[in-house]
Amino acid sequence: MTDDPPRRRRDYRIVVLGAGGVGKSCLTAQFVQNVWIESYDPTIEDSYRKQVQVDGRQCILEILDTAGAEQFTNMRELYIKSGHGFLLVFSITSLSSLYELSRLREQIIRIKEDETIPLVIVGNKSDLERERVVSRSEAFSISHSWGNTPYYETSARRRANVDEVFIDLCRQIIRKRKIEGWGNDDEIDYEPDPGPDHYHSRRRRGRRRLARRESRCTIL
Ligand SMILES: Nc1nc2c(ncn2[C@@H]2O[C@H](COP(=O)(O)OP(=O)(O)OP(=O)(O)O)[C@@H](O)[C@H]2O)c(=O)[nH]1
Ligand SMILES: [Mg+2]
Repeated sequence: MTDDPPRRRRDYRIVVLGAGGVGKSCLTAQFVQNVWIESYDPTIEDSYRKQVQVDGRQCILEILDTAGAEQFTNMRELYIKSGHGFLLVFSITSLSSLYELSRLREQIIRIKEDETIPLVIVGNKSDLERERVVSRSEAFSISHSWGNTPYYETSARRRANVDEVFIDLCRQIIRKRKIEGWGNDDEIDYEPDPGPDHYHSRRRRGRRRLARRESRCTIL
C-alpha cells in the first residue's frame, strides 16, 4: 500500500472527486462553511481544514476539493496518493457523470494498490428531481457492484445529506485504521491542534474566497 501514516493519528485526508459541474465545491462549501454558492466557477484546487466530532472523537479533516475539468486534472494522481478517503460525486442530472466515477475508482485502486479504500458515492442535485436521468436503482447497482459502497443522494442547494456523506467517510477511515492496526486512534496527537478552519485556494479568479470562521459539525 502507498498509504502513508498521517502526521497526526486523527488527521483524515478527504478528497472530493467527480466530473466538472456536479457540485463538489458546493457540497464542500456547505459542509465546511454552511454557505450556498449559486454561480459556477470551475475549481483548480481548494483545500479546507475542519474539526469535527465523530462518535465522540475529535477529528481534523483535511478536505481537498479537486478540479473536474480535464485541463486541471494533472495533479489528480498526487491527490489520490495522499487521500485516506474519497467522495465520488456525480449529478443525478447527468449519466456521463455517473460513468466517470468508475474510471475514478479504478484509478484510486490502481494508485493506492488497495481495493478497500474508504469511498462514498454521492448523487448530488437531488433537488432537481424533474431533471433526473440517473435512477436510484442504477446508482445502487453500481454501489452493489463495488462491494456495497455507501450511496447517498445529496442536495448542496438544500443542504440535504451533506454532513452525512463526510461523516460516513470518516467512520470508514476510522474503521479501516483499527483493522489495519494504525495504533490506537485515541493516543495523543503529534502536533498541537491547528485551531480554526484553514482554507487554501488556487483558482482562476478569486471570486469564491470564503470567510474563515470557526465551525464544527457535531453528530449526536
Ligand atoms: N440545483 C442544484 N444545483 C447545484 C447543486 N450543487 C451544485 N449546483 C450548481 O452546479 C454548478 C456547479 O457547482 P460546483 O460545485 O461549482 O461544481 P464542481 O463539481 O465543483 O465543478 P468543478 O469545480 O468544475 O469540477 C453551480 O452553478 C452550482 O450552483 C445542487 O445540489 N442543486
Ligand atoms: Mg469545483
